[in-house]
Amino acid sequence: MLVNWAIHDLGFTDPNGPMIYKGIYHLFYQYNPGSAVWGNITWGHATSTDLVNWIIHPISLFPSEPSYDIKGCWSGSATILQDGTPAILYTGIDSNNNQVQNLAVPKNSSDPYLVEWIKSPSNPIMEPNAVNKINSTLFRDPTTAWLGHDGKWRVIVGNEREQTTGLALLYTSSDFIHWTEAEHPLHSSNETGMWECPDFFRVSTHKHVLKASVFRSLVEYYTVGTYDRDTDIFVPDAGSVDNESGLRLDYGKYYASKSFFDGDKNRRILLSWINESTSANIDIMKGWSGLQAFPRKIWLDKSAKQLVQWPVEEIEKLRTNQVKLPITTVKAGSLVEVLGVTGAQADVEISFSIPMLEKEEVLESSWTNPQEICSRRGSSANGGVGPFGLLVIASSDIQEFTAVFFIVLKKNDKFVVLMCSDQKRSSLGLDYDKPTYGAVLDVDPVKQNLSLRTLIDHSIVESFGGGGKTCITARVYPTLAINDNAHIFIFNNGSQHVEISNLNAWSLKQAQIH
Ligand code: DQQ
Repeated sequence: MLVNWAIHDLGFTDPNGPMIYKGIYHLFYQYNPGSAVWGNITWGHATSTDLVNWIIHPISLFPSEPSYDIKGCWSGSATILQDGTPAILYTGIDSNNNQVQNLAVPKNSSDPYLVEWIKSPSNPIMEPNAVNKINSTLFRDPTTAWLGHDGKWRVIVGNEREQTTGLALLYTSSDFIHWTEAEHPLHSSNETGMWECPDFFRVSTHKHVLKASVFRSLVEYYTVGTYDRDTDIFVPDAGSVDNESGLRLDYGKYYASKSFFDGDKNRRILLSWINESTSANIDIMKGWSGLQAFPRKIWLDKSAKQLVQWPVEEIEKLRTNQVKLPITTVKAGSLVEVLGVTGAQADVEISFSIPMLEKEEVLESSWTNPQEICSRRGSSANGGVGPFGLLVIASSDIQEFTAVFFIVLKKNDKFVVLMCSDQKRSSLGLDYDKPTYGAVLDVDPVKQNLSLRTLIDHSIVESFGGGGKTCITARVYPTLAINDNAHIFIFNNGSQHVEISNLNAWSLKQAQIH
């Protein structure tokens, strides 16, 4: 347990009910207290004053009631009510395996740690029945609620209809206890199937974001659009794709994310589960599974077309032993080690400029999937402009490494920048999934430098390209590049030189988890 947190002896998945209350950050999470695999789901609970160091509290919600949650307390969200007190809406699994929505409130709202929670005697407060014909196995994960102009609360719940349609079912209530299903969902997409853990929030005066975690692919996507408060309908903007090939919060391992508004610092914060790339047997052997990603600040890009994310500033408290590099040319085919930081736990910010774009390759029209291009090309293949970037969690002999890099290609007189995270060589171990991830980075390499920030935490590599326009998280299992044997290199396998215009790297200290 180092900077990101895993708690030993448990199966640890979705973040639930994040909020700030009386100056304390709260994070609940899907938690199996009995085993390192999913099951027997309760709500674990942790608090923090800085989103970096955490105190673990007793379990907040555990299965107890046959009529609404005896088979599991699944995901949900927190809402701060008009009187300033918080309430939790969560999915319960009843004794017949139906998914229903429940309410819980703090036993003592003057306790800033909110250690004890009471389930409402009115539970379940939303349930599938013969009238609404909601499929009782596909009805879960209520969001944070919001107030409409009419003074009524609104909340959305994930659902699927006819196998291919994902929906955000809308419910309204005057008292937070009695909820009525609206005549139409807030939004639906007929090409995704079940939406888990939806998230819906305002990002500017006129724009909202709707995020869905798509169960069939374990991929999250979001659309930017307009929410009509009178009709309660969300309409994605033209060009904001409404399925998994649309925009993603993260193009790597990142699922069941959830955001909350931090009124104390006037920012929206995003939390997410990083799942394992191993089998259940391995998770049981190692005794834990699942991690929370670094909390990220999230906001709308000035283009108003996509979100931007950046690790919360508090993470910088963990920085130590700063290393800087003067402007340096990384010649074609070269490899430069970043010395002086702990390669297993580090924060690296690097920015590349390309003195003259002349050797770029043409993006063939058949190449439409960035992830496939990154995978096919990899970091070792000699290219034109790129691949160049970082090799992290690398063994000294470069037998093991995770490559985070850019490739610049040309399409119809325009440059396309791909950001890739390639795990193919991340481990000599045979039992791990070693995927390659990739996405387009919306930066013009003629006008702007290509910047990359990578947070390294032993087995997690979280990368932010272009100041956080494209984010990729990877989970790796090195066998050689462990602790002091983990190194960081800068590489350029393109045929054109690139320049490092800026490099700052730090070792990261341990976060405190009590
Ligand atoms: N995990 C929860 C569900 C949710 C899923 C169960 C997403 O509520 O849909 O542990 O990972």
